[in-house]
Amino acid sequence: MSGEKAGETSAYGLRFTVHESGSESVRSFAEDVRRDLALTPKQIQSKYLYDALGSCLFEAISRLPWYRITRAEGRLLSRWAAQVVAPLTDPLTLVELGCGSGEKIAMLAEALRSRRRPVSVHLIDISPTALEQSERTLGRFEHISVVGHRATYEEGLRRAAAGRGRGTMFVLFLGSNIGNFDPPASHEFLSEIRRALRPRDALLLGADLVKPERELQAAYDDPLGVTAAFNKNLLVRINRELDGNFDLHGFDHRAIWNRAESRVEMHLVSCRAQQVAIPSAGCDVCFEAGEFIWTESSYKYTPEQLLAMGTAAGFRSLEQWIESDARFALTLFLAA
Ligand code: AVI
Repeated sequence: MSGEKAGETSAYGLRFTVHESGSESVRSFAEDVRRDLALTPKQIQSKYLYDALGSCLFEAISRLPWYRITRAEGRLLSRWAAQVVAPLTDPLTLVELGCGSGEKIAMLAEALRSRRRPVSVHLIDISPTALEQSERTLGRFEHISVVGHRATYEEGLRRAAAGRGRGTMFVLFLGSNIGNFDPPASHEFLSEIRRALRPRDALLLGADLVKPERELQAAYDDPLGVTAAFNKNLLVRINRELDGNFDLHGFDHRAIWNRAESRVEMHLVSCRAQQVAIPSAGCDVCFEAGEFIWTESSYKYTPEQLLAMGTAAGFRSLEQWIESDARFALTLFLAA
C-alpha cells in the first residue's frame, strides 16, 4: 500500500509532500521478529531501531562527544560542499537515503544557492520524525522543492528515479548508513543505486573508517547510556506494538568490536534464563543466561575498500575526502 499524505505549502512557498509506504507495517514487523528470534544467534533487524523514540535517541547519539561520525561528516561537507557539487550539471535532483535531520543536505543546498537554479530534493526515510525534522531544516531554502518518501531505501529510490526529470540525479548515502549492511547486501544495494542512475549521475558515499578499538567501544557503548537506551528501545517497541512482555531490566546493552569482520556488533544480552511472550508475533521465546539478540552491525572500512566497493558496483571514483582526526571518508562516485 502506498499513498500520498496531504501536500503542504511551507511558509516559504515550497511544496513538501510526504508519500507514505505501508511496507513497514506492524504485520511485517511481527513476521520479521518471529522469524529472526528463531535464528541462532537470535536477531532483530536494525531498521526497527528507528521508531519515533529511536529516531530521537539516534539524534541524541549523534551529539554525544564519543560518537564522532556525524560531526566529522559535517566538517567534510561544510569544507568541501562546493567541490562536491562542482562536477554536477543542472538541473539537479538530489536524493538522500536516510535523511536524518536534513542538516547534511542543507549544506549542499547552501553550496548550490549561488547557481540560482531550482533543485528538486527527494528525502527517503522510514521515520516520519526524520522527514518532519528535515522539512523544517530545508524550509529556509527558496531554491529547492522537497518531496519526502516515508519508505525503505529501495522503494524510495525507485520512486525518486521514476519521478526524475532530465538533468543529473545525485544520490547521497551518508552517515555511514552503508555500514549497517553486511558486505553482500552493501554490494547489492550499491549496485541497485547504480541501476537507478544514468551515466554522469553521481553518488556521494559517507562511511566510517577503521579506528582504534577503544574509540569504537566508547562510540557504541557511551558512558551516558544513550546508545544502551537506543538499543533497548527495540524491546520497548516490541512490547508496545506486538504486546510483548520483555523485562527491560532483564537485558543489557553490549557493543563489541569484531576485528575479523571489521564491524561493531550491538547485542542485547539476557541477564538470566527467561521466557518472553510476544503474542502478536505468535511466539514465546526462551533465553538462556548470557544469550543475546544481535541487533545491529556497523562495518568500518579502509579508504581503499570504499573505492573498490564503488567500482565493483559500476561507479568510477572521482574524489575522496578524509577527516583524519575522527577517521571518516566522503567518496564521490560517478555512474560509469
Ligand atoms: C545509523 N547508523 C549508521 C548508526 C551506526 O553508527 O551504525 C547507528 C548507530 N548505532 C549505534 N550508534 C549509532
